[in-house]
Amino acid sequence: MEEKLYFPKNFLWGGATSCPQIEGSFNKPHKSVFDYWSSIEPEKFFDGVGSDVTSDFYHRYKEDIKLIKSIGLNSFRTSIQWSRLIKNLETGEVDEENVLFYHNVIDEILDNGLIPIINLHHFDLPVELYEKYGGWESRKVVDMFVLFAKKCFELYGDKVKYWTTFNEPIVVVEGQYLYKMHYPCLVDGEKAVQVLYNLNLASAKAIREFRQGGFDKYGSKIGIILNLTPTYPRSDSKEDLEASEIADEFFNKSFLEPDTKGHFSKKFIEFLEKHNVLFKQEKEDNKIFKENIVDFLGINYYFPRRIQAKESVIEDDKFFPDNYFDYYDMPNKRMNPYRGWEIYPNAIYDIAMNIKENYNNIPWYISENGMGVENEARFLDDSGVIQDDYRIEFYEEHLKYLSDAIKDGANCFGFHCWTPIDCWSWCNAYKNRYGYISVDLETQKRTIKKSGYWIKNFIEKQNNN
Ligand code: BGP
Repeated sequence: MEEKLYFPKNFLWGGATSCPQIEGSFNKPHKSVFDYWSSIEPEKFFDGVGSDVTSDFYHRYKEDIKLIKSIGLNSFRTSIQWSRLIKNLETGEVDEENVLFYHNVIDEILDNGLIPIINLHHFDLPVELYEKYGGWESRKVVDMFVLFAKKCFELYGDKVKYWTTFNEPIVVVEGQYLYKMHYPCLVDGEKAVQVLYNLNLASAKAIREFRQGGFDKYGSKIGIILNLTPTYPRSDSKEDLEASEIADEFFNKSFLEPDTKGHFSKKFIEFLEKHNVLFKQEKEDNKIFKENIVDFLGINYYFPRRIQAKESVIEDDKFFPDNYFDYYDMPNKRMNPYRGWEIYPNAIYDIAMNIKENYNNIPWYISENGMGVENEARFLDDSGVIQDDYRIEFYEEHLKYLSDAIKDGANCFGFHCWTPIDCWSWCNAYKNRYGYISVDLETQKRTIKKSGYWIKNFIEKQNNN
């Protein structure tokens, strides 16, 4: 007999995407860092495919939103691009045509009976703010972001009930300042720490703007989306535990603590002080953090982080987080070979219990989870449908652990896949496909995969439970 799963009434069954990954760069007043980078160094992107067309959502949003509805989802996260909405980044003057574009998108979402979740930053800093001010290194850029956020609240505040300030802000730190995944591909641990701080500040200030401006009067809520990659030590030796704790502080708690408790953890501050890289802050900042914690969390989960004590000797005396731990290559782990990520569904339960036990059981939802697979055309059947059974199995396993967590008291209000419709992905471009719905890049034709029919059926079953 099939096992009964537990998902509350009004659970958000949905999917997430981001505008820089679907819209194409048509009609934008500014380039984002990815628009710029893929235009100057296309060879850094899989098959040389940049962000100029992507899935052409800019022209096809009506069709796409209807398709998302047709596979039974009840909610949809996308984002608003700073580099599209704002014409004058200094003054916050908007681009009227693009104001209308986002009105049309949000209206279409609502008209289809879907709940929109709108995110304000998904790795898409306008590149000129990097060239002119050093991007997130600068507090001026923090305030410019707040200006952009305020415009979004003013324009769309009566329509959007769930806002999020950032998607995976730690990935901006990693991508731009540590591991060369995002333009300008710097390797600078000290700057990384300041950027980490400034991103936290930008989120808290945007939340302050939201509340002081009274945008919560519509009953709307504001949160942030974090990739809370759970950290598992190789063993319970003192050395492994310490290394694992440092990784957890740097990659998870550095946002989770200020976002939910209004201050950085003592351990994190001591760690930065010890290595002489404590961020610069201003007097009023602590008050801003304290008064502007999030209403809810979005949690992206793909894979666990396995850590062991540092084995090699550190030769460089410059600060770099990886100087204090090594990654542990656990034997026999289950892998998604296309993306190179471990598959470990149990972690969803661990994340949920961590939030329940250590973060006051704040409301949260899974804002991304999914499996990217290369060359899915080989799974096409005679009727032209991709038989993505691996994806169905992946979701079934993750949802089982989520259901167990909810049974055990997790305050989880939704599950969003990454992503309803195949989309462009940063340097991997269209290499790995994640969608319930495929996109043929030659023709832009959309076709529902087997997993799209499966999720519809799955949600119906849960609703009738
Ligand atoms: C998350 C990002 C998404 C998306 C996803 C899948 O980290 O928020 O934007 O890209 O990962 O990862 P990837 O596209 O790198 O395979």
